Amino acid sequence: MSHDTEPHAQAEGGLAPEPGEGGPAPVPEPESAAASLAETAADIDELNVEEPVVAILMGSKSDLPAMEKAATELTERGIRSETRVMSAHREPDTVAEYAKNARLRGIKVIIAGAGLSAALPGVVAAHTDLPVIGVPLTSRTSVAGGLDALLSISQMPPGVPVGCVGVDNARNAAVLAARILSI
Ligand code: RP5
Repeated sequence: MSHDTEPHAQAEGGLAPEPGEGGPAPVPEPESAAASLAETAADIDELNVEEPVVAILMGSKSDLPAMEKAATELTERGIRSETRVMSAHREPDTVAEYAKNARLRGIKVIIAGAGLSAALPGVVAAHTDLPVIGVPLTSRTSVAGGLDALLSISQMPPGVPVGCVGVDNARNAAVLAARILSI
């Protein structure tokens, strides 16, 4: 067992003077350090002020009439969102890239709506650990009034969860996003 018995080179209670300097480095006054921290925090808040915190994704432009209800609900609650159309089947790379970067961009919850086989919410959840809320949608060729999309979105494998709201109920997805954000 070894013990540190050597005398410490650094003077007790302060920094050792730099070679060539006459004394200890000046310590910033606590008040000016606090003011500078507050200024930095304010700068960061200012930078983030317009950034969206909820993403609203959908597989096709034809989903917009149903999905815009989520955007309306979020806006009414003062929650910033962005809306994007990207298909898990037609643009798989775009979806993967978007989902991977979402957290870094400040997104906190992702709402994803799709019809038919409705892979979009699940694919997004595969590429991010942000909460994903799926909205099963009806479309021209839906089976059983949207049951196809409902099962695709809700029947995720263990470990890759997607929250699922009712068919065409994008408004509820927005309300749930607000609750996840506790706003
Ligand atoms: C899904 O297929 C979309 O989410 C949409 O609900 C459905 C039909 O898409 P479009 O053929 O109208 O583009 O991928």
